[in-house]
Amino acid sequence: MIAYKSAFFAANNRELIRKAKKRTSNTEDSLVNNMWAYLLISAVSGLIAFKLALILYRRRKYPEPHFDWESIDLDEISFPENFLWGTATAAHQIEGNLTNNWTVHEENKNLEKSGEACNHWNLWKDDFQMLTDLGLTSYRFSIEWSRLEPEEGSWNNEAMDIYSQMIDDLISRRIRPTVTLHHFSHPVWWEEKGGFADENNLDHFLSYCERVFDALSDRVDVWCTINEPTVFSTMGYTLGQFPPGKRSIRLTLKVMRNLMRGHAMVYRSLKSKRPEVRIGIAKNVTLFDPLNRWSPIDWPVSRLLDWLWNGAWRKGIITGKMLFSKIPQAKDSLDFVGLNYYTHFLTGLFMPTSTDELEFAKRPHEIATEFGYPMYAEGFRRAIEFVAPLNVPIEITENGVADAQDSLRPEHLKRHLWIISEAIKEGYNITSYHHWSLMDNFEWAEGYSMRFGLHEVDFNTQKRTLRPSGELYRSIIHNSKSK
Ligand code: IFM
Repeated sequence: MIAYKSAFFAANNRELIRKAKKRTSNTEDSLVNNMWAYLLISAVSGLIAFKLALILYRRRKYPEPHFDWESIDLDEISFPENFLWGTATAAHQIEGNLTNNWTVHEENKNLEKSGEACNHWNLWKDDFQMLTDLGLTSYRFSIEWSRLEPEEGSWNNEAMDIYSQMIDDLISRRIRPTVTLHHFSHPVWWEEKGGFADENNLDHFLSYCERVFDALSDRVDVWCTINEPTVFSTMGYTLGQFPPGKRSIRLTLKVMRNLMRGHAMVYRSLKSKRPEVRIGIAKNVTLFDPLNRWSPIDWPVSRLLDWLWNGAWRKGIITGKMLFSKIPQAKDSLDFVGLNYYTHFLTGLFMPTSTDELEFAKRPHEIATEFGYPMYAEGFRRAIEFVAPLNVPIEITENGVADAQDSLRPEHLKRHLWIISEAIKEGYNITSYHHWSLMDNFEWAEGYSMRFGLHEVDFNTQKRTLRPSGELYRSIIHNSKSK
């Protein structure tokens, strides 16, 4: 009996201990589970708090101002006496009958052909009269490398002579020639060697630039090495809409670095020949703003694009380091910065990978231009502020709008000139304004559909007609000169 009882108690004890152990282990499990839940909740709330703080920080650091334009008197503008008034063009867009990387691309991609363009090569004297009629004091245009060196090493002196005559003619009109050495187009043979995608090709580019410089720099004081390096690299190597129509991020970055190297090489060489000339670059500063200013996705996208498009380039000039490469000769390689400003892009999760997919978002109150992107004159001031740390004078080398009916251009012109006038009043060293463009011309992948001209061009007859915005620009120049 006693043995039976003690066996019973022992069994009972074991059961109690087992239950107690189970209870302890359940409590431990739930403690561990609670701890994980706690950690998870803390991590998630920490992340949310961090993201929110980052958004708040970015909203403050990168404001996107919008003005009430109705309340601004756009006639309240003034410019310094020596401010230069200009227009800008590019060889491939106006000269006509060229054979270069672009004509090959037009053919390959079955695009509208540039063909005769504005036949400017034959009509340049009449076109220069239009500059005089507008009262301009500067004219920015580009030299077509493929005309001068159609085959590797064989030079066309007659073509150089025409450019030389153009320079003389401008000077006789008291218009400053502002020469761009590379504006998107170059010879086919150079493209076939890889163009800017191969660093070894930069020597060819340098010899072309030196040759032009040797022929014209006794009369040309202001030079732009390259037009819109970032547009050239992204349109040609990421979106594939410009020649050579490639789509590779690796190549895009390579081309961006080589454009910087090419610019720096040319800058150093030309400056060593004539230290007194002023050499710059025409940089398109496009702003990238998040579509939704509270979105944790739209913000990093916009910051990344801004860095690739603008920041990396400016860092290259300031420090001689660009996109993980050292380009020491690029450091301080500007006597002025040419600023091309058109718009801001609103960026979101959906990023187009080709221009066919490009749907330009705009704020509800913003006016869409014919190109689709919004008119955002407020951004012009931001673009000026962006280039100011380069600490060199700012020349506005391009600004304008596609507008066949000329219904938007007058307002566009007035708003952008008002921005410049205000910036100058506040101390920014802006020395010129070049409107894009003197006349309608070949708008690259868009063909002749986008009309940027102060003069309308009838491409059947080559007749040029001054648009009302051209008259407005003329009277603004006139008033500014007579103040
Ligand atoms: O036509 C172009 C020009 O060649 C480079 N900057 C922008 C202009 C308008 O799109």
